[in-house]
Amino acid sequence: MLYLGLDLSTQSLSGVVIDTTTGEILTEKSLNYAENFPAYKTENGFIRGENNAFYSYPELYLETLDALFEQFKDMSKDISAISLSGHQHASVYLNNQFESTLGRLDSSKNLKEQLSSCFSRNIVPIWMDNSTSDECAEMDQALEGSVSELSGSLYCERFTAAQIRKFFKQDPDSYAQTATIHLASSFTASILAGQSLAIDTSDGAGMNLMNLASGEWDTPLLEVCAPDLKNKLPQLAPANSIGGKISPYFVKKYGFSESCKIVLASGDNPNSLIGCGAAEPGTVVMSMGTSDTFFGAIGNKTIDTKGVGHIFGNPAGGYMSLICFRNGSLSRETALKTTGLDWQKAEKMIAANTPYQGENFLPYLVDEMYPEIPAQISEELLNSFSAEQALVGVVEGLVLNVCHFAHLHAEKIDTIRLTGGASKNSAIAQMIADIFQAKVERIEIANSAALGAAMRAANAHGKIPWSELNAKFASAKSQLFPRKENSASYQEKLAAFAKKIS
Ligand code: ADP
Ligand code: XUL
Repeated sequence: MLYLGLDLSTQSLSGVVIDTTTGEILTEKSLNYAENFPAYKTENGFIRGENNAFYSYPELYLETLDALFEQFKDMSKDISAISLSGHQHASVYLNNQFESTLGRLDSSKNLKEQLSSCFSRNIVPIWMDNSTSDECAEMDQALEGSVSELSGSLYCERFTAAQIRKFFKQDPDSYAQTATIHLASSFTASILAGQSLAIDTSDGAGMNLMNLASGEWDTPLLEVCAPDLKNKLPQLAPANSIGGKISPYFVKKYGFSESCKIVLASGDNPNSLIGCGAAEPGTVVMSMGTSDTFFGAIGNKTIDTKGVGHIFGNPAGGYMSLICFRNGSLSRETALKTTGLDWQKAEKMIAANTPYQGENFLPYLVDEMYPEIPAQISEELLNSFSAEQALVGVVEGLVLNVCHFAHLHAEKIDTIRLTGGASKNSAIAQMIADIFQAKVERIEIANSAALGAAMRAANAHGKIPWSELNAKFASAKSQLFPRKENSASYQEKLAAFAKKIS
């Protein structure tokens, strides 16, 4: 049986097809928004707006979806089910034409031309947005600080509630014309199903609107956010629900079978938890995509997040805890740019220079979110450093940063599953093993979010148990062991780092 997992990420849309009979990952395809759709003028897939606003375009996602599906035509008829991953927190605003238009999509036209009149807002605010501090403060005051207990996270600028409130305040007329607010993940799954689907409770936990314990919309959280919100939100449902059959649009246009099912979408971090084979407590994951995240399954416990982390749903049941950093791959890329190297050469430079002999600086090129730490360095400053200091200083500093905060959550970390674009870099992977003094494992592909979505489709549709899916697709393909000789040096660096940010 073949299953397709899609990953609508910050920078690209990717798809992975798995064969559950042979245990093979058959194909992995990806389209980068900025490279393939330059007309949108995005920088790495997003637009930097005023006052720390960051957004993308729903129409860009629709165009990419059509273009990527062209590439799956040779195997589409054999795909039994599809599921999706989306960058978390991002919201899509739709008017009352959305549902009816979805129900009568014409396969001789494309998605963008048919759906562009269905948006009540032409942008999608994304997780990098840091423009909603006022809205967070207002809602927090109204709820007298109980948001974390109810929703699993303190109010966060990038979370959906703050973004919805900002939209309502800035443009009440367009808010009033909004019939449905989807997450990026549930929006894309709805397109595939030809009907508005539910938001899954794993990704729904990243909105500051869902009651974490009940998995239902929480009335006080909705009331302090914006008027009439309950009527604009889709239902909530567990991630392993089948949303429906694929829309006839995709059957006619790309050759999918009429019986192909759409399994509810979820967020990229919950999907990566599955794709990394980490659905059971015990294995932790470090993801180095556009954001750096560190997460793990926590069973049915909810933990005190100390204002640093979040609790989301685990698509396999129970919960996961997560910490997220804005300084991730884009900060590493800025440092790389100052050296004039490509990642291949940079990998050698990093390997030859770790542990870095010079003093570490705080590696934040953009304002960090939680805890809030303003940017400490700039591209200009890095240009005045040696190539080694700029590149290794930033790369090493960012791993020290994740390690410092990860230990506030988990006392003992023995094994880390590493994923995301930068996990391909073996010098960085070895540095992580050395800094954490833990074994670092990588699975077959770096896109664990798309793989996790494909595995979820197989679990929900084919009733294939997680243990079998893990053994077939998410076992460790490489292991890196901590080098004892670097332990003392990194202990000192971690202590110095803790002092610097305190
Ligand atoms: P997202 O899913 O958030 O869109 P990805 O997980 O696809 O992001 O990761 C993309 C990032 O991976 C790019 O920004 C790039 O800098 C980084 N990357 C790719 N290859 C390497 C490498 N060899 N070393 C370090 N970083 C890399
Ligand atoms: C998690 C977060 C990011 C996005 C994009 O809270 O904001 O990891 O999901 O990857």
